[in-house]
Amino acid sequence: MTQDNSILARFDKKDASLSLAYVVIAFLAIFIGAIAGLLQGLDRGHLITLPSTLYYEILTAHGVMMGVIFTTFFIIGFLFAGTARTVGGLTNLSRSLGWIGYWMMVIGTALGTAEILAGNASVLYTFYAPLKASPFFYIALTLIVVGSWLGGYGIFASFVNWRRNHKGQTTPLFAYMATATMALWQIATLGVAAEVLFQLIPWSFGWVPTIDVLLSRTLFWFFGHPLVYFWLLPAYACWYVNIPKIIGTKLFSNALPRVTFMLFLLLSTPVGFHHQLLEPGIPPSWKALHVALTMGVVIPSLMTAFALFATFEIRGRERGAKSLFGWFSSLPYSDVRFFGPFMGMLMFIPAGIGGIINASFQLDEVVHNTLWVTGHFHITVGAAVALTFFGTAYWLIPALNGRVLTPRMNKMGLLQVFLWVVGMTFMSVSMHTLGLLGEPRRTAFTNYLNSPVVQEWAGMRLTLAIGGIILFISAMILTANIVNLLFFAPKGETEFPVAEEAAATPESVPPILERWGVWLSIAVVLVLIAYTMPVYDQIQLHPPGSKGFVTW
Ligand code: HEM
Ligand SMILES: [Cu+2]
Repeated sequence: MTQDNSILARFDKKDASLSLAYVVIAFLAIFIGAIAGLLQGLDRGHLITLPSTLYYEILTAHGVMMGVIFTTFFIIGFLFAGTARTVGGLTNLSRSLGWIGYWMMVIGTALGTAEILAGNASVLYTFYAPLKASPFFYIALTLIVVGSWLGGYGIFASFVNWRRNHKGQTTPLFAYMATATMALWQIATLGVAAEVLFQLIPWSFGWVPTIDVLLSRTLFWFFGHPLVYFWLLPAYACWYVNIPKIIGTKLFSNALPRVTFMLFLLLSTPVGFHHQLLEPGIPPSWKALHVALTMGVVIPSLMTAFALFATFEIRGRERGAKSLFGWFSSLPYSDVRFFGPFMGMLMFIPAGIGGIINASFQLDEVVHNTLWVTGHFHITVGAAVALTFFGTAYWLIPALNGRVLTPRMNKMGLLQVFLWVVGMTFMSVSMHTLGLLGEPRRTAFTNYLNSPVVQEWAGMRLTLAIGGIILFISAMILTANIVNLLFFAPKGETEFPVAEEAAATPESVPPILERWGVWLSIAVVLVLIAYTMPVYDQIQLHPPGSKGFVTW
């Protein structure tokens, strides 16, 4: 055991408080987002009737809180913590960048939330033009994105510093993953930064009268799809690195996860048109290329599934499981640190299948813009990722603030996770079904002038609302649990679990996997191939611009 692995030598107080600061905001966002989610669910189930403008205001708040604030803050906090833990502490430069980024993001969040709640920005979390929010909403977004860049630079700084001091050695796996995730984020956010700075801000201030809607959507989805991998990769990091240690076994491989992360880095960006399959102005051949590349991302996902289940099987066999699936029953389901992420992995199986459906040209025509899509991302980010982050928080927060998760709190955690799984299943199955029947997403309750077709939806809509209620209860228990871990749990030592290699053979990682220049160059080339021509055409042949619309 190296010194890095001793529990006591784990966190510098300064590193711990930086990570903790990020994580706390994430759970505040879940709390607010869950209240909004409950109201939407009740409205869609026709149990309450919100004024329609309020519905969209709340929907915007929900999407931003859950999809942007919760995820981004948790991810940066978690990646900082894991990097600090595996490189033996952050550098001073990392910490300063982390804090400056944090405050920019906090100010951006406060400003953006204020604008949404003041009714100046009911543009939903995709802020599609030509819906026009107040300029301050877009400025708030800019602060959040630029702040997150600084967080990323902070992670790079500590990683690079470690490499400099350990020439020729294999880099720590978690720090490698954190760096890959933040590199992906830097590439992806270029699209949204261009959209916000060059299109949305000048237009919402009235400096230019119109906006090119097609171009703005293309830039948005350049960012919007990699965004989902930015959510997912930290969950994968937990599954690959933390979970084996929690269940008491070693890393399945030190090289395989690096290959998967590099494949995600390459394949997550040049695919944005799969969100624009039904949009005019993009030639079908380019859409087809993006669809093909999208299917490529299935490969690292299946590699991940293989590695995880192999890990479980190895661990089960180490404990004497004999029959083909005997190892399955020997996993520590009563440990919330395992149970949360494990339920997330299970939810990810139907989620991945749904993703392949969405990305398929013809099938997308059936589900596009229906409630199916909402059901899909609630089981991906809302379940697979969120459940992993919940399970992680139950050890991460005590590890950061020097407390322990008591057996009683573990039980509360299990209950919370269980309710989340039940609620998500109810809500998501209803959403998928309603979507197939034709119910649009992003609409407040309507029975479409008593159409007989819509009458048949009533039962499913009610099930959706029940799912929402169960989720809300889970979110409130979660909030109580987090407050407990922050302020009331007994003081003590909690481990930040990092799995060790099965055999200490640094050669087992091919050096090419550490050649960041190579991978980043390929990523850039793929982006250029996928986007140069169609974007050039969009700018050359641009449609008449649109003025802004405020529909609320
Ligand atoms: C308390 C738990 C939750 C409930 C009750 C809930 C409920 C809902 C409902 C009913 C919609 C409706 C949509 C519509 O009119 O199209 C929605 C949208 C959405 N939810 Fe959730 N949700 C929850 C948790 C989450 C989580 C954990 C995430 C992500 C981490 C998330 C992300 C989103 C996003 C991004 C939208 C889309 C907003 C849009 O279309 O602009 N939700 N949610
Ligand atoms: Cu996508």
